[in-house]
Amino acid sequence: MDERTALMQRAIDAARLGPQADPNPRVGCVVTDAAGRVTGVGHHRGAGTAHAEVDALAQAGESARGGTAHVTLEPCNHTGRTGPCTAALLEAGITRVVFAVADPDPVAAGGAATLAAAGVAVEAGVLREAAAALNESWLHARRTGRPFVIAKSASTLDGRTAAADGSSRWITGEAARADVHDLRSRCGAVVVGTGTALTDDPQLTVRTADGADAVGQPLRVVVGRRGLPATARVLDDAAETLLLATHDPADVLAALHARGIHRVLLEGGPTLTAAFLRAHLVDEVVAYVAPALLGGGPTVSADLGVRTIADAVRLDLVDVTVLPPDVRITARPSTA
Ligand code: AOF
Ligand code: ZN
Repeated sequence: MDERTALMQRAIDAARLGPQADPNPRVGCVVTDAAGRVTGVGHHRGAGTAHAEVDALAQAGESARGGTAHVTLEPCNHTGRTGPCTAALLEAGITRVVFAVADPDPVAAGGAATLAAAGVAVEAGVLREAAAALNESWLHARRTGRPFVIAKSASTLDGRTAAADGSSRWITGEAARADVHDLRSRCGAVVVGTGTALTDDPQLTVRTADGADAVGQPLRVVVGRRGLPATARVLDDAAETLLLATHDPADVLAALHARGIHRVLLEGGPTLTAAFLRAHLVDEVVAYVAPALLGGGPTVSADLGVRTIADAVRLDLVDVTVLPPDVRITARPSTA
């Protein structure tokens, strides 16, 4: 591995410490002095806090003069919640900038050109794919104008999500349930239909294994026109809740996109899941499957309008993980 790649890898590792559910991307930065020694490693901790470059430059201090910055995202060129990183890099005396991914945000873009015009040596594209993977959903939202949508289910081997009497707690075991909380913590919003909110009365918060609430809860969203009783757990004060009286998945995503949310977890029920699938607004399926059978009855998704096997919604397998005694299957709609 050459030196630029090794330093960019360190910047990527730093970026990973940032929050994935934040409206802002995860960004890391490594500053080296004129002799090539690492004197600052920084990352962005979320909207409103210092950008990665500023965080790394603060550590590096005077040693940044004549030095290099390796950044996972093109340094911003705008005054948003904080000042432009291009100005911070120039002021610190950085003479070379290596970055991985161009900033697709038209407001923040233009950093590379500004730095080059000021005489900084600029190089783009080092470890571009690995750095893009850090912010898959944020980049997806910038590109498509809507959040990345993950449809989560917990079912038996025959796809059943509840027994005939409506009971559904607990189909999957401890490990799968802990994994769901981890998945929630990486999403900006958790969405359910009113039917699920009424029947299951879920709280939809992130709880760590020891039961303590995590910092930074995802927004809870209930979709549909049926009213909820004031005692519904989803309305408690453990997190913010948004009620959307619509049945249109595109409207739901537009409302969440407007709030800066780029990663959404759909947690059922079958009507909501089917509506998103039929609208082709599901980007990933995460299915927790318990080795149990219930037979008959409703399943993960309501009618998809599929009448013959040739019309089945085909998915490409991404990952299979055993969470004893259950299995987690991750798949994405085939683009082929
Ligand atoms: C960088 N370094 O660490 C980050 C960048 O309004 P703000 O100040 O929070 O800026 C958010 C925008 O800045 C965000 O949409 C993205 O384009 C860029 N993020 N840029 O140079 C960073 N987090
Ligand atoms: Zn910046």
